[in-house]
Amino acid sequence: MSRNNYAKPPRVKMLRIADSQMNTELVTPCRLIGVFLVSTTMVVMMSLSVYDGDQQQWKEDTTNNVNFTNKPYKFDFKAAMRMREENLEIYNRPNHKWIVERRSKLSIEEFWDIYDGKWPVIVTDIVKDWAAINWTKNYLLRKYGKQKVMYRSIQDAKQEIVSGHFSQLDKFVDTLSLSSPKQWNYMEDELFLLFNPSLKAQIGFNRFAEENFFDLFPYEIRPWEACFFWGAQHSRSLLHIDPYNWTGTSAVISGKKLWKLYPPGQDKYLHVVNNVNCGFPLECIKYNSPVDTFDFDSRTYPGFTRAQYIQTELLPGEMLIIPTGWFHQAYNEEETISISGQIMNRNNYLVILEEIIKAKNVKRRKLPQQFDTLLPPEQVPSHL
Ligand SMILES: O=C(O)CCC(=O)C(=O)O
Repeated sequence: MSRNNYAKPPRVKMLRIADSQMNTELVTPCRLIGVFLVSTTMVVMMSLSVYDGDQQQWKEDTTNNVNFTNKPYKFDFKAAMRMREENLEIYNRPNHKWIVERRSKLSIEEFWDIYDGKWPVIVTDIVKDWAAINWTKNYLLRKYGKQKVMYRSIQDAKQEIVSGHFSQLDKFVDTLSLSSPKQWNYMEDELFLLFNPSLKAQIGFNRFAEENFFDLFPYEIRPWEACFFWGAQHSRSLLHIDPYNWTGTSAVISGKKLWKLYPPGQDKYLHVVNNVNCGFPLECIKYNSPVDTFDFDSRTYPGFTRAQYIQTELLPGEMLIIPTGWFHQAYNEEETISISGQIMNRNNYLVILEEIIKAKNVKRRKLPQQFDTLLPPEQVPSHL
């Protein structure tokens, strides 16, 4: 999609997360003074880009917004779902409850209107066009076998008893056949693709991630664009929400993943661990749960049985897009290679800014007073 497309408001009502409310403190540790300046500048630029736009419709939409600068932003999932329902009718789509649809030829506007920030979707016509879809074990071993990679080992199915390893890729791959439902190794390496640009170049275009406000962040604090996952059979992630509560993507190259996806508003059942930070250069709060949804003990986590979820399988060549606010856990039903990415766009950027504020990178009161008029930008400034 070209940049010009941003000038066109979507054909139907968008979820306007700026209509809700929000904010907190962004305290400024010395080492992050730059982050503070940059974040504030970014927010100002985003606001200005909205003011500068020549689309009357955006301007008309700037009424009734709550000021971002004096109270925390809270994403209104129920409003998002109401919007989804209206938009489903407009698009003449069935309102499936509790399933994840598989879609191809999905337009970006329809994605924004009925899935983004609302409901997960599997897109089937993106990953199949990537050169990465041809990655095989032999190819990766031949070219990268001697490289050091990061993986974690789980013993006795206890994700809290985890040991981290940094060893050669071929040594890690040797361990893959030893897994069992209680014991597995999982390579989750954010740097592998970064350090191997020719491999990363084989990850093709994703039209749903083209509007990417993370590009506004200085390189040093920008999240890595793609995380490489290579899991033994039975390996699984933690039940979690993604860093900064971004919209997540997971593309399966080979193997098969089973997902459990929990709509927002169920934290009371999920035993989320509090007060843990992610430790990234731009700090964020971690939202992890110790519950292993694929093997959980209802005596230890009695409330958890009340949590409602969708289960879906993800196959090679498919990409799952997980909306902001949805807890999720993936289980590799067989040895699986996948790539995770993230989206920060018009539908979730206030959620992400709020997380940046909550993690005390920036002070809320320093944000521009006109924040209450903030709407998704028509154009993202090319630099800060
Ligand atoms: O593929 C996985 O095991 C988990 C991926 C995931 O949840 C994520 O990237 O946020």
